[in-house]
Amino acid sequence: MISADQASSTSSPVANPSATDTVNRDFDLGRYLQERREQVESALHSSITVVYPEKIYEAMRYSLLAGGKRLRPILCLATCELTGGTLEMAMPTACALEMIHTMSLIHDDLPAMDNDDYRRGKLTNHKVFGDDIAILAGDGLLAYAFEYVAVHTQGVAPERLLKVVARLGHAVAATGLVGGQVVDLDSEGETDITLEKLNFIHTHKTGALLEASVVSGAELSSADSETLKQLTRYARNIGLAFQIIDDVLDITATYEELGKTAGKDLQAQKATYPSLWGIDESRRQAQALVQEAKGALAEFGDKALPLMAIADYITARKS
Ligand code: GRG
Repeated sequence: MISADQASSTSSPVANPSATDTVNRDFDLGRYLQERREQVESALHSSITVVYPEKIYEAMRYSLLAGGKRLRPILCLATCELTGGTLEMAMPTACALEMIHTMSLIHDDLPAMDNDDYRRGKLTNHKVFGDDIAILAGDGLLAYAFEYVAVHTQGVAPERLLKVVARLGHAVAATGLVGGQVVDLDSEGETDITLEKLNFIHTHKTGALLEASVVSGAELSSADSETLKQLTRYARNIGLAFQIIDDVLDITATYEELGKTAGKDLQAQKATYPSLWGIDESRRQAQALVQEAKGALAEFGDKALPLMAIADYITARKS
């Protein structure tokens, strides 16, 4: 594979393990994630009020507040802080990222897409509210995400905010999630899928929003172009590692761990990284990408401890 910078490459791994493994020793990631999750949960809870027509607001809140790791908002908050910004500056974008992610899960679970009954340990949106309302709940969350960033962001120069809004749009559009999903749907049942195509699917379907999460946080503050470049490198590597582990967990984890039906990829005859490489090699490739990601943070020193630890968490996670 696989350098995330050249995810279309089909050659051998190029990830470059660096001397950053030891940096995480004194950082309490569990506590950090718990604290940030609570802040994000609280902001998300107050982001949507139920008014008439109640049904749609309830459907939007049902999925948005159903839990989940909140990885995308946490990444955005972490890079904003890393680059000299504040949590307050980044929280509306962090919430918008979670709204976009949640809408993509709602649509992904629909019968016309992956047809899933469970998500985040609960019945999927369409199982509770029906396909029609689930589609509209996704649409509602997507549109509201952009309104939310534009209306609620404070203390950020307008030209920076505009860049962030454009970045979010790019990550969602045919250039990102939508494009990845189209190729994914087209590839179902394709037994001889190339690594290049698999990488296309996942750098778009999964990687684009993770990259936007990392880079938008830095864009909101005063990050210079070199900093954005290194953070983009970090993001692309963790994005691909995240998906490889997602594929592995679909095989190795249980419903209780995942909060959704396990083994779906095999059932849908989807080509995955483990189907190309096997489970052990997939884990090894993900680990190499994480090392490469951590290497991109070298210049930030201890300030990057949260991002370093999050990179490790991506391969260590059980859900
Ligand atoms: C974006 C307009 C628009 C439409 C959606 C359905 C679709 C197009 C794209 C699919 C995107 C998708 C569901 C990608 C999978 C990404 C992924 C690995 C999700 C799991 O993320 P986690 O593990 O989930 O972070 P939690 O529940 O923890 O948030």
